[in-house]
Amino acid sequence: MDFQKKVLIAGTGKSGIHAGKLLLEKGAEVVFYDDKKDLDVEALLKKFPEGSPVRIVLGNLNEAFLSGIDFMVISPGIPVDSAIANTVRDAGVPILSEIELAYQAGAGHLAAITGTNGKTTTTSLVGEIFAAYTPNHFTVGNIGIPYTESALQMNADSYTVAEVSSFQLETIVDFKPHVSAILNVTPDHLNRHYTMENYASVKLDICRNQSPEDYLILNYDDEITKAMAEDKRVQAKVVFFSRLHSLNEGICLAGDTVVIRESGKEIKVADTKDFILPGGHNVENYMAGIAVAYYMGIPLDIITEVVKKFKGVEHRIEFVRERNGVVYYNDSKATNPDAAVKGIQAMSRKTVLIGGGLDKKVPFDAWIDAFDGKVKKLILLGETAKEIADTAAKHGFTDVLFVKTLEEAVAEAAKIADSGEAVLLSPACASWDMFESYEQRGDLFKEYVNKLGA
Ligand code: UMA
Repeated sequence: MDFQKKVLIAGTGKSGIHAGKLLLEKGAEVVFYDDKKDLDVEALLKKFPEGSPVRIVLGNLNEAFLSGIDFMVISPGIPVDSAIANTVRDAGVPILSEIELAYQAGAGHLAAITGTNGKTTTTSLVGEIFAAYTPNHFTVGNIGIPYTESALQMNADSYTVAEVSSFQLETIVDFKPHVSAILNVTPDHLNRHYTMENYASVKLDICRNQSPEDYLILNYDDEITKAMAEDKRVQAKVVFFSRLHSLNEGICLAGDTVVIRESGKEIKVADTKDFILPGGHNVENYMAGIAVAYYMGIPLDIITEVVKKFKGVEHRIEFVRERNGVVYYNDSKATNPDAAVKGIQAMSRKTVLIGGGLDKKVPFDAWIDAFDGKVKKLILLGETAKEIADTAAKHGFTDVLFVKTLEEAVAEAAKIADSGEAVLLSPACASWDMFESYEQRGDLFKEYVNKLGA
């Protein structure tokens, strides 16, 4: 790819900034665009070496700015049908996703993982396996480290695992992982993709450029991902993993042991009793991670060793503290109902549950059904508070308390929970109505919980 171009970058978050740094290093001229009119232009410019060919346009991009632009790199948070994307497309300017730019600039062995839930955990596991195999490894993408931040450090021997979201996949062109995985597809981001069909189809695009020597890892227990194996776009070798079924070919359980079955052979990988992370959903994440690492060619003894040590990720059913016999968990990463189902299912005590957030137009019924008599009080905040309460009432659950802030939610939860019970922040919603990110929401939750006193 010829990088010495004039490039428009939409979005000045971490993806945009690192895409800009990469492009400048490659000799491009960069124009940034962001919808937010009140951004601090000076502070943004300071992120780049003095004298860099960078311009910043805020709020309104008219067609005059597009003159001479060769292509646009779009940040994942900007919808492909937004005003900026439409204007650029109408002007005939190609649009690339930030991961496409990174793929073009990067090198080496690439694995990519998507799915509605479990992708951060699975990506972290694969990242730790790669780290145990070679110092030349990178863990990038939706996990919070833009792929463009690391791409120029990669070489032919690098091992990279990328967590990729549906937002990032919408504008790929040649992106081609050697091993890709789709963990599951459940309702999420329907405010952006509108239908489940669209959402699933974008996820399947992860394998769009793969060829028969590549691998696509799919969850056999999820009807949507199971059916993907039959899709015409799939050229890679499909490998299923299953927690619930015994497979002749693929990754499954033989008793408590995770095994890989291929061409009549059975390879034992690890015992589920050695897994540190709890819950059936995590067994699936372990299986998917094992499959990705195995088909990337990592030796089995390294995989087994890392799998036994893997402790999981922050903000995912993360233990915060115990206070007066009450345990507090931060599951801020549960940004959709299915993830929150896993959160409440992992609780073995009566639980004061804190939820609500940005409205992604997804139904909450399955989450309420998963309460299973365990929820003592549901504390709600954010844009979706009323809708969740209405859904809960429909399912006969009315122990609801509305609050305005997360701090108030923690204070109320501490009053309501008795010794032997749990407090769980598991919002079932994205954070952007009140917070910058789920990480900020989780960090604040932990701060308020730790401030509660002895
Ligand atoms: N912006 C616009 N117009 C819009 C939307 C945003 O101009 O319509 C601007 C904002 O004003 C802001 C910038 O774009 O200045 C933000 O860009 P961004 O939303 O793409 O955020 P980044 O900071 O670049 O972070 C992104 C991912 N964010 C989203 O997909 C929303 C991060 O995933 C990812 O970690 C990061 O790139 C590095 O790859 C977060 C996420 O929530 C964790 N992802 C979703 C999820 O997991 O469910 C998909």
